[in-house]
Amino acid sequence: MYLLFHNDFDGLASATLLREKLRTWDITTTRCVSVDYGNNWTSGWPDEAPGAFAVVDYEYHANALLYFDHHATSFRTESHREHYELRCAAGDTVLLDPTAPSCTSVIAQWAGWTQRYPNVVALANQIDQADFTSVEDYLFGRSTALDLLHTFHRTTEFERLSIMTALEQDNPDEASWVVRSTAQELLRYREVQVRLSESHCWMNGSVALFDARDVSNLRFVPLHYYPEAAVVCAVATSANHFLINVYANPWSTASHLHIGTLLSTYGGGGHANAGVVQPFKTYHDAWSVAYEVAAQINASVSYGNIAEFAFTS
Ligand SMILES: [Mn+2]
Repeated sequence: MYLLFHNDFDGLASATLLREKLRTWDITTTRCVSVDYGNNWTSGWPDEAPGAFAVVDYEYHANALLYFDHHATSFRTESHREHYELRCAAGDTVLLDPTAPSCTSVIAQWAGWTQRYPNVVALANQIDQADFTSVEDYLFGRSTALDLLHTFHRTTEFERLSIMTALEQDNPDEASWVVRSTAQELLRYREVQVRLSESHCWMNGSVALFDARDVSNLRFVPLHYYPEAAVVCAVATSANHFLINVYANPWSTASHLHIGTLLSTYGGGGHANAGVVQPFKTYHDAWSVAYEVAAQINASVSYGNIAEFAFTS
């Protein structure tokens, strides 16, 4: 069985728990492969998995034997939703809970393992919900959660396997030891990048725009300069294309459109408070969509309605 997981910490932790559950069923996980928004996998067999596969923390796939997620934009088409509902009714192991703070928590609950993995579930919830005290804490603080979060995209395959082994033991501290020296280096790197980013951020209404073409696209950096922003919209480069990251300011009480739903109209996806659109061929294409997104968010932003501001899902 192949395990396809969304390429972030929650995805990796989800894969860890599911792999462990499958082991108790004597099902061997051949490989865990990360996937991210923008890949083309709505029909047929995904390139990432030539055999039977499960999907965690990512969009629904009709061929997935097992499926777990907590995103609000998991169905790219209505027929996928109908397919999912039919499989639910048939008692298949397909489980989407958009109210869950992490996919890891969905799997732990399904497996009856909330007692067995309290630390991993708490950590995945904290990281996926960006539950940190301030932008300064997020950018310059050090903790198990922050070290794992900041180093995730720099980890080697070997380090990820080591992290999974530590998570299997419900030991996040040991998982963070794997990335400790990288976390120290990246803190220095981040300090420099935050300074360089100042001239690449500006306000557009209530949205902080971030041109991350020539600087590192570090999350929440624009909020260091514009803490009053309700939402950040960043244009960045990936391997050979451009992408847009949109995310809410977690330290703001402003309410706004559901970001994942808004971005799904441009072929992207995500949660109420964070999402991605990719790939764009040109920088110009990415910015023209980014300005449209910013305009729609600006039209929807309202302050003072704190009770309605839902930070989860
Ligand atoms: Mn997640």
